[in-house]
Amino acid sequence: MLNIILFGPPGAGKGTQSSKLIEKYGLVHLSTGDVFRYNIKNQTELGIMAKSYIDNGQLVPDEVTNRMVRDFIERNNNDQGFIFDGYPRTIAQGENLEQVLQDFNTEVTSMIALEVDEDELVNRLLERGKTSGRPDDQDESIIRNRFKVYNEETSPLADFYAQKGKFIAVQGKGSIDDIFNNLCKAIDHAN
Ligand code: B4P
Repeated sequence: MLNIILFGPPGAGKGTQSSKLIEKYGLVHLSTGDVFRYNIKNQTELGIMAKSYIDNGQLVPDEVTNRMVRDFIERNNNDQGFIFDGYPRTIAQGENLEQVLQDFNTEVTSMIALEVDEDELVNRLLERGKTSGRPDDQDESIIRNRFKVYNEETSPLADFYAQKGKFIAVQGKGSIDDIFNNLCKAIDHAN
């Protein structure tokens, strides 16, 4: 079983690369951002609550996100494994994922980080904001706030997995196909 965490700041290309990776490796894709956006679109209780955080570039509270992830893994348990895209984003989420996977007799294979500089990321997100309809991609101050949250709350997870010998960094700037090939090499090497 292959359980890959695709890691990196907002706009690093996690969603873009995940869709290619699930096809190649037959993995189940969990994008917590996509699950929240689906719930926002359908105006569920979860969506209404999550929207107030997401629109301001804040993280949805751990307790809510962790419960949602456990439920997703329970419903999508499979023999191939998962790609976690945008999860975990805090140490508490990392600890939750360890526990949930242990409950299913499996574990994280690797955390692979896409490394891209901040100016390139801001440009990508503003560009996406022109067509995506995502309010969190349309305002540079909200985008900058997402980086601040990333640097303070999410980036410590790199050490969390490095200490377990499971952290791999991959250059996230360049063509989508070149980055994909480098990700595949990292995954094949780790597996
Ligand atoms: P996410 O949906 O995870 O969104 P993201 O970090 O903005 O984007 P991603 O890295 O997937 O970028 P993409 O491939 O699309 O999160 C949204 C929000 O949901 C969070 O801010 C938070 O509020 C909430 N949330 C999600 N998970 C949570 C959690 N675990 N806990 C709490 N809250 C949570 O790429 C971006 C753009 O770049 C695209 O337009 C793409 O076309 C372009 N691009 C990609 N690769 C490129 C390349 N190589 N070159 C040029 N452009 C490229």
